[in-house]
Amino acid sequence: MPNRPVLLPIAPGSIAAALLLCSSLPAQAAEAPTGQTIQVPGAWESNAPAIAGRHDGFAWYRAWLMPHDGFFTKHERNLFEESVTFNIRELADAHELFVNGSKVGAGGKFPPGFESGRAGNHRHKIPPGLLRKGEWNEVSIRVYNHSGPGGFLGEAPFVMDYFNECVLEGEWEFRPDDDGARFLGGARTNRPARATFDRYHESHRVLGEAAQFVHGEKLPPAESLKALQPHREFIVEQLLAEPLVAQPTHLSFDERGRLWVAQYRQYPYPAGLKMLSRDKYYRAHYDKVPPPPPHHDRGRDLISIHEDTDGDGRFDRHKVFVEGLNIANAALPGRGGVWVMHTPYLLFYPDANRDDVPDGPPAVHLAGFGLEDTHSVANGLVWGLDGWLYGAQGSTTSSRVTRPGLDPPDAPGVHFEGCMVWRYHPGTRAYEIFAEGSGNTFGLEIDAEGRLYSGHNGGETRGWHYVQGGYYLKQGVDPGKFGPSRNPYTFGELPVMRPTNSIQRFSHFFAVAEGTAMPSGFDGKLFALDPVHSVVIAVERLARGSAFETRDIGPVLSSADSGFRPVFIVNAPDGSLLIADFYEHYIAHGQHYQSQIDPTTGRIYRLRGKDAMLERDVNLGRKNTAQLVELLNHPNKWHRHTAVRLLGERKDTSARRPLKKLLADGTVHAPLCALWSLYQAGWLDETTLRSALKHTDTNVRHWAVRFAGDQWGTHPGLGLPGTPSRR
Ligand SMILES: [Ca+2]
Ligand SMILES: [Ca+2]
Ligand SMILES: [Ca+2]
Repeated sequence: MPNRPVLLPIAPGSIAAALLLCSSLPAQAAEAPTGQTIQVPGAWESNAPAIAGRHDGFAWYRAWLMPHDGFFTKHERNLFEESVTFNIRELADAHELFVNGSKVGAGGKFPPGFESGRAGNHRHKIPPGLLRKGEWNEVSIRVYNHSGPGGFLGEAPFVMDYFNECVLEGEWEFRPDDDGARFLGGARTNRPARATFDRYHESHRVLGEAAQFVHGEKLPPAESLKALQPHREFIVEQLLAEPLVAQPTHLSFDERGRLWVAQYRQYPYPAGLKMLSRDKYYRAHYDKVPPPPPHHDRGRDLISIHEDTDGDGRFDRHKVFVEGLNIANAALPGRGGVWVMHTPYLLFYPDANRDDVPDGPPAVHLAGFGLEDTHSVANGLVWGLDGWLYGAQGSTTSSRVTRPGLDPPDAPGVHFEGCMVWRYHPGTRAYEIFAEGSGNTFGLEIDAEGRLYSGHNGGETRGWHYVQGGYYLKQGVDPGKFGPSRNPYTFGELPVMRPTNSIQRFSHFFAVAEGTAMPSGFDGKLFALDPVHSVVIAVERLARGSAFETRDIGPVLSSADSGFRPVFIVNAPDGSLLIADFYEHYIAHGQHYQSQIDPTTGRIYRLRGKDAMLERDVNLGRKNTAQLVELLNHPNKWHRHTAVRLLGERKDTSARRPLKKLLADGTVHAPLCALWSLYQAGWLDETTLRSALKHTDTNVRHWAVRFAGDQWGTHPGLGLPGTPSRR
């Protein structure tokens, strides 16, 4: 190792040092000749006046860092090695950072062309391979002070990986000159005499968006498309990409068949908020509850609309419905406007005249969703077949949900900590928790029978199938993270969908493919998204009692470009599946919080059968009531479920009789869709419900039970022998 630095701690001027220097080492390996030190943080004028005096211009700092062993932990795609960053704030005025003699980052610019880098968070990634395990690694900082106090004016710099941090607060070596060659050597095996740092704790330093995004490698959209490999029975098309679309986290469709995209470009740091504290799970507390739009802190999130006006299957008209949003990750049209999950609020943007311009500021329907961790905030808006709006909440947030304008100002709200599924009725304004627990749920899927599902952020399952009132994974995993169950009398938890094969971590989300443009043999299969491995996997559902097991069929879409990060999938009006690709080199939230992210990229793909025809009659907004009733047996799930929603919204009484007839003697999907429509329209009377409870279709009976409970409440004598029925 010819360029290895000094092997022994040496005193300046010692014979040993002289010998070492003469024999094999470059001059820069020497100690600072004056042996000067300075306290960090602190302005150098006041901190070390004897050394620095009233000094503007260049100076150098140096310290010695023993890396945490965790910095070298091998993991898939180097999750932990790729997470090591050196953090500098309020260093006056411009700086360059060197680790073991290699420049790893800069803040501001040195003269000529001086620019201050004092403001902002400078988070410099230390590339894997640069740090030396078990050695004292040299950290050197060249600083230019333009005027006024110089040096670290705020806090000491710190180094962190995913979980651990070391704050380099204390004595550093210091040179009030620009003779940096003397501060650029390399790691040492023996502990230097001073300026050494080796104490780590679980990371909790407050963070914020860095002045520099580190996006890693990336391909332009066309190149990335070429790297996609669909299964032989499928074709994949790129429908949208940056700059029109970036960071798509949620796709939905209005009744005209147009695509709505929530673009989560502000993630992970909310705009306008100052982090006061956080824990190792990246659960943060901020300095205030952000106000809702329109008087909000403007962020980069936006909601866009994409339309195919000429029916060629390609979006050709693009609009931005609303922009400047701040932590908005889902948008769902319906009931005369658009519902937007904008943590901490569920917003409704009215657009009664359907001109794609909000008729006014949004109504705040719900408030109090937690903002602790933006990778697990409330998300996944979807219309249930009962007419309720369903959403999820992830693992590392809590919520205390109230209904502004309805609940008293001091109402305690509905409190919950961790993963769950909630629902909200836009008409009655009822809010409730539908199912408790799961695994950082991000996205909700509803199948042809109205069952509710999500993915999971762990391995060995494709995800969750939720039943009303179900308790799922929560307690017992890590009480410090999830907290106990709310109900001490539970008989345990309902299981995940058990797999019949091993499953690697993880299936972020899936859709049940029930469109007309799927190849035969794939109808009803789960299409699971694994963003870590850049693959979409087809999965068979196996009915097991009242639950499901799964068996993987295999990949249907994979990519040689690891930037392909599928995060959302949905059945489209044309019968295909649309897939939202976050497009990131790094896909772990810990890295995103370190600003290793590219908020300017994202793509949307269409996956369909190679020989499939796309459905073109997708504007249900033009259908009359009789036509909507006919659609209840359409082979495309989107048509059926959208028709149910529209019948429920319109409440055109001419539909009542045909719906009751379909419930009684319809075939295939029609009885169930008729039951849903009747319930949503408010026409499910007791006589109709009683007959539905005896229907030959299991799913009709199941939903009749649910509706009976939702409409009339749980029977006081339910399950008790000899208790007479209530009329
Ligand atoms: Ca078109
Ligand atoms: Ca409007
Ligand atoms: Ca991206």
